[in-house]
Amino acid sequence: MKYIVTSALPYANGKLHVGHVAGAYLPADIFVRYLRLMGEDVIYICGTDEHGTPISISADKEGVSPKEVVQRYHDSIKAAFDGIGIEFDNFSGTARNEHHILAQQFFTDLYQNQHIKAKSTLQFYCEHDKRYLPDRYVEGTCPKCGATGARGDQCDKCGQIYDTTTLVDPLCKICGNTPIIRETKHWFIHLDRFTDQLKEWISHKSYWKENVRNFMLNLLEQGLIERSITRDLSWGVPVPLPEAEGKVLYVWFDAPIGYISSTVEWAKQIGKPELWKEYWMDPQTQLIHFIGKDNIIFHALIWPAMLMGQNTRYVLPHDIPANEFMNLEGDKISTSRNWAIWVDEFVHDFDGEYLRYYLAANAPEKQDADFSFKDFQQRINGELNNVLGNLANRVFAFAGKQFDGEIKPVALDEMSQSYWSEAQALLIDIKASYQDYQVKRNTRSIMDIARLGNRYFDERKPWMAIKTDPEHVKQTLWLCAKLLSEISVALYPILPKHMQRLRGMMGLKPISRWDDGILEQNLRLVDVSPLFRKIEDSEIEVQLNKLHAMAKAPEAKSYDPLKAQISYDDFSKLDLRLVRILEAKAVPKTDKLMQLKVDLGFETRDLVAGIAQSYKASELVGKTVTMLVNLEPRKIRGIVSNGMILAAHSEGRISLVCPEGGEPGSTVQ
Ligand code: B3M
Ligand code: ZN
Repeated sequence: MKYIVTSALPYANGKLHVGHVAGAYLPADIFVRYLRLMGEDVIYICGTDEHGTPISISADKEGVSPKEVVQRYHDSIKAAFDGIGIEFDNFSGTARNEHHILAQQFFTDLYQNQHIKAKSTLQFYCEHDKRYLPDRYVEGTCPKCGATGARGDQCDKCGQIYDTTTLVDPLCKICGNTPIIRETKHWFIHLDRFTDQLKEWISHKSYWKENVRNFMLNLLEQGLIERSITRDLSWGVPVPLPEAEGKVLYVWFDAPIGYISSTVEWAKQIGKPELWKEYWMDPQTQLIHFIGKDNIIFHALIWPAMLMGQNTRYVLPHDIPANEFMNLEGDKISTSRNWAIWVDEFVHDFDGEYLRYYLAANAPEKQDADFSFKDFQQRINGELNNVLGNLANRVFAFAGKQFDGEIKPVALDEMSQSYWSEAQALLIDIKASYQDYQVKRNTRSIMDIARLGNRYFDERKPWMAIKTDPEHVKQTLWLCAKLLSEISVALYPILPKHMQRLRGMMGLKPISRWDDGILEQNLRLVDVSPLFRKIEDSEIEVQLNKLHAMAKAPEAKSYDPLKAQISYDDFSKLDLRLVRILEAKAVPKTDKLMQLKVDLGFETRDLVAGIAQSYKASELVGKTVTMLVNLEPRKIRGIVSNGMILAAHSEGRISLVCPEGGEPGSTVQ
């Protein structure tokens, strides 16, 4: 059987963070490595998602071309994957020509089969920027759940997608103005035409994860509608119709096609340009999409419908293991707030496989998980070092000292046999769990085998037995070696590099099959050294400080610093009064100053105030305001100003302090 395993195509619009890795990449890489150990024929396909409004918004902001943004992040994301051993067979990008051609073919097939129809629709349009505002070019309040900061096409909070014009309180992302609604023509895929086919298809997916299956059944229950698949933008795949000048395919229409175009590119690169067809066009192929939960609707509904509407018979997704989210130190990861752990920085400070282990042990499989640095340290020190590293260490050290690094196969006594069968049961479970994407469960079971090894070693007390019963000790070492060999294979999908090193120390050939775990031959240990290193408290402190220092406070607003304290006496020197404005006129040749005549009840005064940008003369007359009346007179533009009226200053706007009641001349204290 053939497998195509894919991970969601990351947007080429930002660096890779641990949340991405935990959701769609590490689980897939582990699954692929497991399948390869089982001798399966599998290709692992990915690439960057290079269209969509976030990319053109970034490019506009930076004043560079979208191509430049895409290239930069493609390279950065690829390097981050390399740093943590995520190994794709091909990592392509959707801005490439081959992809454009295939995406247009997808559109054309659907169009000719009448699954796509044009319709004139309403769209937000910014009169200031003179352009339509598709998707993320507008932000507002979600019409479904009421969350703010919702995008034009989808709410990050509730995950719902909706018709752009239903967004509440929309604002243009470019200039901040409120857009108007204008008519434009767009093309829609009529999903309702696929309802029966989709229902039939999903009825065979009882093995899907519950979150994905229920989500889909719910949508099908609600009834499918048409969805717009074109946008008024210049960056993207041009719509292949003469009347669609200036329009491109919606990013979510072209992105999943990237799974195929990346496979086409792969086949070409390995010199077998037709080979991709043997995967994508064989109905027996298992196509498996690893994604985060926010991408379910596109992979489980729209994408299969797109595939069903093609003239080419492509295989449909076999499974869509969607993971939940990874939070960070108790808070949602946010790239805009810089509340994230960036993979490139992390692997600079720690071994990339430590991240793999932690994200596997703490995988957000059934519910959201939390990345905490203390917990990370605890897992690496308490499990990798103290359990597995310790087992390898003590066994190797003892064999080195007593038997010159040699461990030989010997028959096992009853006690050793019973430990061995306990380990066997765990191994069977581990195999089944890999098949079932249960990586978290597997890290636990593998550590359980290592714990069992330590318990056995303690119980056998080889350091004492060596004096009286060397045969007993040989058995102890032999069983421990067998356990370590099994562990090396079982943990290989999660920690490939370290497990190959462990094999190397045992003098075994590198792992390539699951059965390589079965140990039968003599061992001669070579270059033994500690498998893992401990993480110090100080290292964790550095990370936490960095995280908090780099995070941006939400909506930081700046306030004037407080002035030095004054005495009650100082305050009582101020003579504050209510005054009524009798006359007001702008001071000629200035744009800020206003000349006022005010009534203090017992006398009138003239003064100059810097309020002309916030008030018109006509608005001021008749207003009662607050004034400091015993301030020394000052000449401003030739006019003697006899006092100062009080006003609040905030972000360039001036607001006079007006009492709710009170007569001119009343004191203010
Ligand atoms: N780029 C969204 C994401 O990175 C999107 C996935 C596309 S998969 C075809 O979450
Ligand atoms: Zn605008």
